[in-house]
Amino acid sequence: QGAATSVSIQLDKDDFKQAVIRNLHRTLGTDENKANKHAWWKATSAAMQELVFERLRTTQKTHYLNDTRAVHYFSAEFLMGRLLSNNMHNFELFDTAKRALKELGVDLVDMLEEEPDMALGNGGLGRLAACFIDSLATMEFPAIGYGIHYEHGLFRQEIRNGAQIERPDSWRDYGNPWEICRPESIQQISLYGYVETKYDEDGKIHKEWHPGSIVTGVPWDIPIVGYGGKTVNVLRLWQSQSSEYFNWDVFNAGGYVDAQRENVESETISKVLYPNDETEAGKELRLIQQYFFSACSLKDIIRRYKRVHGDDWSRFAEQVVIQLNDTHPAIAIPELMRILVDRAELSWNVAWEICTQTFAYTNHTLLPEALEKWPVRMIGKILPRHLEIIYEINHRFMAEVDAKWPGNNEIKAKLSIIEESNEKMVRMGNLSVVGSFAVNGVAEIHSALVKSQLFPEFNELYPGKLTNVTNGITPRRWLKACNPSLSALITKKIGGDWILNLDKLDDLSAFASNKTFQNQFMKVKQQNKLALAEEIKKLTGIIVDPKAIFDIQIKRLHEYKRQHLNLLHILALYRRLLQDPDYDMHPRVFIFGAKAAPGYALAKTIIYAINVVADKINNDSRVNEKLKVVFLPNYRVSLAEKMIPAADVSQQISTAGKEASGTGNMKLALNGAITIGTLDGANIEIAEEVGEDNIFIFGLTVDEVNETLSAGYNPYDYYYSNEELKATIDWLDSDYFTPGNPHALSSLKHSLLEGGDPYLVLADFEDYCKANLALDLAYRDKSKWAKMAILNTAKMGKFTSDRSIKDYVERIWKLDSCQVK
Ligand code: 26Y
Repeated sequence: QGAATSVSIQLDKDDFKQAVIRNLHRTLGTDENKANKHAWWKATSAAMQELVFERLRTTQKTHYLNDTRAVHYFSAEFLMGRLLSNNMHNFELFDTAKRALKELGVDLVDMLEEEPDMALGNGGLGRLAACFIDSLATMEFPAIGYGIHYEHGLFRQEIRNGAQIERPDSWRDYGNPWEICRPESIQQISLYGYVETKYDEDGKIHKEWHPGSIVTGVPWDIPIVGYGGKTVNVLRLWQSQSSEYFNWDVFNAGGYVDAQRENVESETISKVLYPNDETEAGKELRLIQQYFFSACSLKDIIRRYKRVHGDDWSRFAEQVVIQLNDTHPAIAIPELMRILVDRAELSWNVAWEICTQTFAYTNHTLLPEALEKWPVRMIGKILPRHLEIIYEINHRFMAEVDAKWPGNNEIKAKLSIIEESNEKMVRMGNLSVVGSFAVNGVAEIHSALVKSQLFPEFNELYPGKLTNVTNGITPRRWLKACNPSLSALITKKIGGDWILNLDKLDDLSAFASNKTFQNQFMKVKQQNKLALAEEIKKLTGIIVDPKAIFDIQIKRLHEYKRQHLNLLHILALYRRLLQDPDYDMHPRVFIFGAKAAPGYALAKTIIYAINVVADKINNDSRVNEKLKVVFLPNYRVSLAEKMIPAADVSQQISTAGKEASGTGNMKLALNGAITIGTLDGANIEIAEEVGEDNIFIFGLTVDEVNETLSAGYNPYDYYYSNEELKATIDWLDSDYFTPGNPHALSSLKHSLLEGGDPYLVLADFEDYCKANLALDLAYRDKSKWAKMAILNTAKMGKFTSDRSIKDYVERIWKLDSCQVK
């Protein structure tokens, strides 16, 4: 495939200096003497942006002239993080910039901290989209990301008295240097209203949607620089604005105040990212968000297509493939049908053929509470014509089902896009499977479960449609940029090809037992731990020993991810140390980062529990030499970049069958952390790659989880038979950790016992403790541990997002790369 091989930008230190100064003067209207850190950051970003724009222009011209087929990645979330350092790395200008700024008296690494994270996503799904567009640009594939220009990204987390507080995130408060507004490409979209049925002279039926309101979508483009700086693709994010055609009737009737209020409402659409992941709340505004960005994006695609092909729709699916990142943009399916049937006046069958050749859908979850369903009533109110179309799609689909399973109403009820519950619902997953030509899960086990558990009948009906593409991460951000010392060491040892060909890392395997290399590798780890220790002190005041094991669990807070299993084990260690001051363990620091959805009470209780336990342990001089617990507030991409290079241990302990893939597991292993984990998601493939000697696997398998549950799982059996487990759980319900407030953590105990322990924390506790013991022993053998760590890095080649993108390109998107001169 067309991976970039050399840099396109030649710029030396003095050129760079001049560019920064020029922008300081001419873009910011300030100078070297007055500029503060923020001004330097802006001027440097502007200097980079000059280069970025030049390549963006060339890329767009090349794609236009070649009339290339392109992938359009529709995602409600793009978790981009910071862009300046990334763009410097991808142009291979980081070192040049560092030296240039140093001569100007500015420390680059320090200055980079000025940039707010672009946090337009919740977690894995949003970060995956960001890694994918990096790989697409790097491998020079014509691609565009489409999403929402949220004014406020994921909330900023503060911890007060141990509890999570949500504060608004304002990433563009003082202007964002990376986005370009494109008023020439604004779109109007419709909402509400009613559908009129008309008949022409031949008695042919025609549907006309009379919308109740119109909203304007303003596109903002974020350039996406591929590694090597040749291709610069675009992430196009839509901001909602009130339309001037908005509600004239109300306005003219003298309803000035009402019209004004409606204006505010249309601007609300892109105001804020919903902070829930994995629990669908069925909020009207979210549905409007989904339609808003899907419809704007489709119009944008069609405008571009028509510029070349006019009204000839026959080549649409040849030119356009749309990847739906989960079902969030699935409303695009009936929207395209509406455009083709009502507007372009194609026959239903021709339109449906185009549609089902255009869309592909990625599923990211099996959790029932995360599968999107919208009340029929709500869709009927907001998108009346789309509801009719969905019913028509379903009607024809039900006929197909009946042909395959004649008279089988049970299967029909299960596969129907409409759920005939008390309140009728539209199942977006079913709609997506029916309306797409390919459906993929995100890790081998997950895709197998999509086929066998979630959509088994669909798999029978459409053989070959359901498939797997294992997730990946970009090694540019997640090794080269975030861990410069390790990158330099690797490059010195095996050359720099790994950046574009991550399988090359396997060349390190030959040195895994080499004492000199082990020392070099672990010295880098030690330095990174020192740096994180300083950061921990700065952020929390807690002092940790960089010689201790740095044990890290970073991910959204969810019961299925089982941060509370980790916590119970910490309590067990604490108890052992209190009972036996000589209890033999290597000093260990448990470090957490996690945001809880604001409405997820138990998740917030778990955060609180971690913090109060941390407070107690960290201030208990009896144990404090051996055990520390740190909760780092406001976990986000830029904090991950500081934590991951310093990890010795990676906690990946979800209940088997629940974590679709995980991607943090890949980032940590790539940076030489050893995984302690269950046979779930991509852990299984990581274990296959690194081998069982280089990972700590524990716990029930997917099959055993199912057997345990169907045999009538009773957490009390474990509670009463494991003295240590009982003691730690009871401890949580005392007032030991919450003096004066004995029941502050009762809900946690309650969910694990009376609540039935739905994620089998108690069932896995004992084996988890054993695995932790094995890990502790392994760490004491320095050479053994170093070998394991090196092999983890060496065996991560499979998990580059370049490989994921190659899989999508070859098996689903069928794209050609396009070299940009
Ligand atoms: C519908 C709404 C409530 C919703 C919003 C966000 C539902 C889900 C999400 C986000 C889900 C998510 O991030 N899923 C994660 O996707 C990763 C990338 O595929 C996986 O690695 C990870 O296992 C999965 O939990």
